[in-house]
Amino acid sequence: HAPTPITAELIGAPTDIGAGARGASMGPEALRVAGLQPALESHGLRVLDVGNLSGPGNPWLPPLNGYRHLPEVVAWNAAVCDAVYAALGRGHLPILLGGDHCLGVGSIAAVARHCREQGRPLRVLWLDAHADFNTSALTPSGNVHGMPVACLCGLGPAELVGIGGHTPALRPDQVRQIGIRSVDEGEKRLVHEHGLEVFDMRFIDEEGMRRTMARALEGMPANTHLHVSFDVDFLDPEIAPGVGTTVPGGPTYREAQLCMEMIADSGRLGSLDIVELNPALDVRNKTAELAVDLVESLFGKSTLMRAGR
Ligand code: 6HN
Ligand code: MN
Ligand code: MN
Ligand code: MN
Repeated sequence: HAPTPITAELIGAPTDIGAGARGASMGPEALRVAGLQPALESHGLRVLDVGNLSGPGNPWLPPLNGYRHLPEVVAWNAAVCDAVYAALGRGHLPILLGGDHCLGVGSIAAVARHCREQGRPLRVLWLDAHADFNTSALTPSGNVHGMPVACLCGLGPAELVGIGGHTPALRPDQVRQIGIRSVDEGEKRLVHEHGLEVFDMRFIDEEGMRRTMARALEGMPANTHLHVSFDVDFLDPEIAPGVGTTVPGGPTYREAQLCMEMIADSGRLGSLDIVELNPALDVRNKTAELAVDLVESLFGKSTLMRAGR
């Protein structure tokens, strides 16, 4: 019989509330202009663009008690959490169009809640130049986009940490970080303390992307829900200048393609964030086009059937 087509649900969250530079709020529209919907459709997916969520504007204030814009960050994440949870309830595959990476809290808290209710194991791949494991005491900036992994693991303000209804949303052993090359001093200690599995650029240099991804994807039972949180600054800034926090020495075009293709081959992809794209810093939308190209590879042939069928 014919495979059940996946319905991807595009959810725009036009905000830069957790970032250190303005502009990621234009990310959702840049991804649409770069042709995300037709690109996914060309790979056999049904695509439902539900438009943009709304939330508070960016007041651009200094940190208060170690956080910038915490109430606004919570409001955006609550909206994201509700939208992602609803999409999963409809049997759709949510694709969050950020927006900055603070939104990973709401998105992944929703996924974790869904998986808990369905009794499915969850694994999170965090593709990023940064570990995003800061706390209010450790952060050099106060920007909440540097804190989402810590928040998801229960380290952070109660109103953010509990946003999906269960604290913590994640255990560190559910997370694999890939492409990491910029971690703050205190953050580094915390990453070790909590035993996060980090495949940093040194690891990718030594072992290659193939072995890195084989390791990051190993040990997933058939009904595992795989969530990919794709921070566009994961990519080398030579190919992806349109982000607010560039770090040199990231994956090349071919390495990034292989990373995405191996995720597709796992057949487990269940939800996705595309975050930190900043059109104000881009060159003729080329970073958005690259992100679309890579996301297409994430939806290779093997994911045209629902995992487990
Ligand atoms: N991102 N570690 C730095 C900070 O301010 O906490 C940078 C964080 C970047 C976060 O790119 O999602
Ligand atoms: Mn990030
Ligand atoms: Mn980053
Ligand atoms: Mn393609």
